[in-house]
Amino acid sequence: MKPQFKLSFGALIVASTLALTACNNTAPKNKQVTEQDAELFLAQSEKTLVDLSERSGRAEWIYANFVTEDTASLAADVNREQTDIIVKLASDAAQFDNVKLSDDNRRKMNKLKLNLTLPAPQDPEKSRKLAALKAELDGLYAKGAYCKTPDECLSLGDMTSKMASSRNYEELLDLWQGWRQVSQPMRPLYAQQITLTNEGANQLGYADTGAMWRSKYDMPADDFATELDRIWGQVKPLYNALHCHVRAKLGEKYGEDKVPQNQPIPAHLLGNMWAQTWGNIYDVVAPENADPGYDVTKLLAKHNYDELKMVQGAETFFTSMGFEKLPDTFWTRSLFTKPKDRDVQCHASAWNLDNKDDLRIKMCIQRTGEEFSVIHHELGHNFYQRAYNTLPYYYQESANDGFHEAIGDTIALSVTPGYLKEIGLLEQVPDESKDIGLLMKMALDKVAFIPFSLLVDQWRWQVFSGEISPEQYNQAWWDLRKKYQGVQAPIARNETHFDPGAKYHVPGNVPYTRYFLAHILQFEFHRSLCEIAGNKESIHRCSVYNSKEAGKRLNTMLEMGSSRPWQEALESVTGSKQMDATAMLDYFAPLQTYLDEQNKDRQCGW
Ligand code: X8Z
Ligand code: ZN
Repeated sequence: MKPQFKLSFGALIVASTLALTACNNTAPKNKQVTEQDAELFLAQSEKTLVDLSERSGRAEWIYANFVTEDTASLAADVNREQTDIIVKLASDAAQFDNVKLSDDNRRKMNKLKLNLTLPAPQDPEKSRKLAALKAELDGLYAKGAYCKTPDECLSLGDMTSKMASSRNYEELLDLWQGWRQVSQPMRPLYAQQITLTNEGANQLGYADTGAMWRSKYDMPADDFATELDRIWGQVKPLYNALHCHVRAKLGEKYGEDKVPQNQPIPAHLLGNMWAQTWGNIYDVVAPENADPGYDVTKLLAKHNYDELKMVQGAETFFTSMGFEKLPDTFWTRSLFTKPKDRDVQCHASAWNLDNKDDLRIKMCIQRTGEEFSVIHHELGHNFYQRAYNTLPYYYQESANDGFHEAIGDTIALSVTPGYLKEIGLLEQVPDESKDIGLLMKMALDKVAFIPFSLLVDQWRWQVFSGEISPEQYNQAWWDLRKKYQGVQAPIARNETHFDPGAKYHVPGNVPYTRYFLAHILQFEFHRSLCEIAGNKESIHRCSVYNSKEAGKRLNTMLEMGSSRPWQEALESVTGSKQMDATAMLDYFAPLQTYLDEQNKDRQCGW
């Protein structure tokens, strides 16, 4: 999702809008400001923001779809202007800090103050520099390729496929280090970006940009950080058991000299460029006698699913639950395949260009089961965006950012063997004796991801606060990779490298805690929606396909946008105001038993 692209404007309007904003929105000196002034300020600001958001979205869309020096420059211009206005509005909002406001007005005021993910200093030169750095970092990632010779280049997509299927230690190592050459030049740019944005956050009253990010969760920022630790504590025993088993199997496959059984796992052997999801090495760890005997990638190929058909298939799931079909423009304006003749930002994203129904996705789809899930993920964003499109602009967001990331994944949890049979992809549903295999595959993706999704922002928060200095960027990254995930770099790294930058969200400045939350939330949503749908099977066999009741309850939450604290949105589906990993643990309970049995004579940990 691209929430940061929602608010923007075009170059010509800027000067007058800024002037208008400054004159109209600031109460006259010596006059006591009132709630009425605040309402006027909110209404005028909203108008400005709505006007501007469409143009910003278009500039960003064009940049991401045609990555060149010129589109970078245009996107940076729009971005700077957009940021400057929001910074001005956010700082003007402070005049109402001590005015008694209705809960609704106070909430809108806070949304305005916290809107930016990359606040800029109130100095035109610095703000211009920050916008240029952002566009340059985005561009370095989008154009990234690993070229062994000038005519032999691999894109990230090429490397992703090879990492998923290769079981050759040396080949994997080559790909792993090759992609990390792309991020080395980002390092000095990233350090400059941090300094500048911290100055911006500071001027808005936050200790640093990380503190600002943590303030977006309807609870004190420190409590939020504690809450994350609590939830991670719930999942850790399951993760440790999975880690132990996977390391043992990798040891059998590659030899214990290459995968020492008392050390973190080498990061290139887990089937994914960042070792963030491990489902692609299912074949290495598959439980004996419990293999479900099918593979979604192969089923898609067998039934001639091309990229378009994959997206249509995902849309059908949503419509089966009662959601309206996507608009025709979605199909004509989206990008589904990687163009051959130009650079595009291939990292998947979902967009709403007009804050109504100009919905689109942009994705270089590969014909795999993994990408089929990502399509559901992206459509979840689009259905959410459309559900809240009648709310005041301030509330046209998810309950918190984790909710946005959770919706499509929740639906994808319903892509069960039973569902695949129902839509004609699978002939026969494997019997229950194969469930451990299915759960293993799911855990390799969902459980393995949890510590990764936590550590990315643990690193960034410390970078923002200065606890990690630019001289320690890479070492600190690997310390956290070891601490949380129990993985290690397969070859020596040093401070000329910038391995965090090899992950899209770091140069892209997209907060990552949202995915941690989403992975906890999706199991909670799945459990509740299955109950609402009247499911009688085990939770991992439940699909809410065709359930209008589940769709209705889900839609009620989506329609709330961010108008109420996320705790209330959560309660509206699950009945509880607290996030909790129990739903995930219950889902994987049979697997935990299996893993404990497998691990009983093993020395776990790292
Ligand atoms: O970035 C994404 C989505 C777009 S919001 C494709 N995801 C994270 C990632 O790829 O690292 C989805 C799960 C985690
Ligand atoms: Zn997403």
